[in-house]
Amino acid sequence: MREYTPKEIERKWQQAWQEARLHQTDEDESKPKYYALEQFPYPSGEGLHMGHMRVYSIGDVVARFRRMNGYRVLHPMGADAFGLPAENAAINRGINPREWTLSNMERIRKEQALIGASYDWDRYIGTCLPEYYKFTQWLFLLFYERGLAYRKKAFVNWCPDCNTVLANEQVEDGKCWRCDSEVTKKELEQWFLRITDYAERLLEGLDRLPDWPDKVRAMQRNWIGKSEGAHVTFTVPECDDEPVTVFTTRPDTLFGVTYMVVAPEHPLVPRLVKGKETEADVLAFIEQMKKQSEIERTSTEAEKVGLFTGAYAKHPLTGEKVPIWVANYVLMDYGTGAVMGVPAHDERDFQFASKYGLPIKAVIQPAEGEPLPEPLTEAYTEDGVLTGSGDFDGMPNRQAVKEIAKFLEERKQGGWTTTYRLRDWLISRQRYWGTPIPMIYCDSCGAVPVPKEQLPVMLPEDVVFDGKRNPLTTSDTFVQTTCPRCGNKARRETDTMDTFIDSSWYFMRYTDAQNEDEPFTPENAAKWLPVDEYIGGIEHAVLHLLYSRFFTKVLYDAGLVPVDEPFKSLLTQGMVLKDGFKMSKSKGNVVSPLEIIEKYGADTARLFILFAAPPDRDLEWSDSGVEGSYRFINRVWRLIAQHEALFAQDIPVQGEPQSGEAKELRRLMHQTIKKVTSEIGERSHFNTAISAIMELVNGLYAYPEHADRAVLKEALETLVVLLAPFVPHVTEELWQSMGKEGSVHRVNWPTYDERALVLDEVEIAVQINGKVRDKLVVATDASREEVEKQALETERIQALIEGKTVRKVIVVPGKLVNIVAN
Ligand code: ANZ
Ligand code: ZN
Repeated sequence: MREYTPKEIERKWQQAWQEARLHQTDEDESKPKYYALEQFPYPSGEGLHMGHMRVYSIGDVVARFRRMNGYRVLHPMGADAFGLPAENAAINRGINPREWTLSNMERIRKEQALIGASYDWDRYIGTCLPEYYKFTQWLFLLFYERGLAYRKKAFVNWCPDCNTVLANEQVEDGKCWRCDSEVTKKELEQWFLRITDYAERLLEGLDRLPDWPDKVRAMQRNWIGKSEGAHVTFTVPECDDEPVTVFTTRPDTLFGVTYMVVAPEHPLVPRLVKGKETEADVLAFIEQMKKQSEIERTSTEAEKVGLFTGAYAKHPLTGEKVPIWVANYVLMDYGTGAVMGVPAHDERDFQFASKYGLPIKAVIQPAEGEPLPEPLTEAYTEDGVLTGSGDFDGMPNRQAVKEIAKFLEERKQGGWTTTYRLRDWLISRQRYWGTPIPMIYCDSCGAVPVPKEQLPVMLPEDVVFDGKRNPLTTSDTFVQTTCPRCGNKARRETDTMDTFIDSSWYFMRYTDAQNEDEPFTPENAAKWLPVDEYIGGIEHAVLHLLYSRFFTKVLYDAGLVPVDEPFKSLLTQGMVLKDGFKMSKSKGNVVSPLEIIEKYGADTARLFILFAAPPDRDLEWSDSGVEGSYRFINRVWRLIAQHEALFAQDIPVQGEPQSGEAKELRRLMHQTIKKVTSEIGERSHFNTAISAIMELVNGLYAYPEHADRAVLKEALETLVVLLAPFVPHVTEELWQSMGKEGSVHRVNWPTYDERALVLDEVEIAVQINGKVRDKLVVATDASREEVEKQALETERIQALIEGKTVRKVIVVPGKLVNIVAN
């Protein structure tokens, strides 16, 4: 018997498939479409890790299963290839970012091929290639034309020593990750995408995604953070009645306002303090706040710190003087950057007022005539009725929320409004290794978009990587240009785009990956979108998925794509753990997929990963589990080899199988088909699908020599077909050894026969007065009368009821017979 030699077999078939172009996208439009997509990797230079191996194994089963089920399948792969590590390699080691990235892309691609994943490599894309980023720029211009890209001043993390902008991830404990100096905030002109215009639609769309994990949908909802409330406009008499508008979810507490707080960055602050004795302290406080992160400032444990500005606002309804404070806990970029303080009914305000000795005025009481204790010992946040609120006294507070908002609206002092936590998307990066933003600045024409026919704006080569500035600013050939509008000397934008933009549309590009004139045609997009199953890590639950949804909605509005939600179903795979911890270099518990492939073959690695846990759960790596998978493949190998002679003969299936064993094997086979089909196709529970196949293998081993050969042959063939999506190489080899023409991956997925699932006979219990006394095997289609008759006729029962009178016989078909006798 020939031995199982995975390395040799896998190399052979990977080559053969490639030569036969077996995984080319099927364009036969008479078939239903299926788009299976795994998140593309970042080519970091570390190569493939177990997380990759897992996501690609899952995706490959999905793709192969759909192909065998008669779908035309799009299953592409690429690389998310722009980003900071390439630039750091350039700064620290003098390596060209492009060469560094391209060689990593090549490497990861080779390693992906070793898994045996069935990608259509003709549609390969790399986001750092000009033929791709040309269209990222094209899309930026589309956003610009639609008023969805704009420039405004914004605060960024700034390292004064490195003279550069830092991403949030590059700020560690308030210090620069590279030089350890104190990071400050700096205001710069930055490009933004107007994602907030789509906030409501991004929320609404989530309700139409039943095949997404609830958790991910909840995270997105949270991120968008819709809040309904009122705007209330106070005025500042000492600053020419300058309005200060607050956002509040509790306009019903308006009469309980005893102070106001504005964010340190609020534009009015300098005017409020101007010439007052508070001025110096407040300005110093603002500088200090600029250094704190949003999280530090708003965490519930953080001490609430504030300063009185010395200025007062006028209450819009009572006309009272309300002191205006600045405090760390009010954020400039939520609501209006200003809040009204109601210490009697808000815990945070209560703490703040208690700390600074501000008055506390209750305006909601549990019920009419049931006042709150004086003084209050904590904020009263429950419902109740209004008091001390003028004409609104006695009104239930829920009603007052709406009524006071309405009243303010009538007086033009505010009104009902909706606020979102979601901010516009800051996409400018002062870095080299990204897609250049295709804009030009001209002294006479202002910001002018690069004409589409001049795309791509190529990344220049004559740049300096010294870690001290944006390398693009060092390239004169890049910066110096002419204005597309007036032809005068002009300056190119040197910001590049956030790499999340690259990955917000790559799944669309795959539908038309080689198009040189457009990102893709609407026709090709319509052929494939939406992605039917998107597989990736939970770490992308918010940003990448939200941005992709945003892009899809904009392109839908532009008539370029037929759907406004990109991913119909989402599968977030769990982590791969070892000894209970996530595999990581620092833990020293990394198992490399390539090592396992080298030792046991890719099929074993795939089988282990798919068998060890359902895809959305964490998976515990186990060496014995890997060996178990290897043994199982060997067991299948030997089983087929053992029956080699069978496949040399032509054994036609002759009608219904006769023997009990043959019927049983046939039943097991159909049951397995049914189970495996629904576990893969409906539940994505590959582990239970594999268990079912293992049971079939056990049944095949137990099948006697003398029993029906045609049934055996059919079951062995079915076994190989059912295993094909999981272990594509060994099944292809076995299929060939069975003398089959063509690839097992081109075979139609087997269908099960409902009739074959029916058990011919069942074993039922026979009870006397509720106690089980005997067992009986009856035909499944036997009538009640027949079952009753048979039960009463058995020897044991006869003996037990002798001398008694049978009062009643109850038959529960398929289960039991109960004889009532005394
Ligand atoms: C007065 C008030 C009274 C409030 C009361 C609450 C309870 P959500 O639900 O998260 O939207 N707020 C508004 N803008 C803020 C900002 N920029 N920074 C910090 N806090 C801000 O919360 C809305 C509430 O958060 C608003 O309603 C406001 O406080 C505060 F009994 O106004 B409330
Ligand atoms: Zn010009």
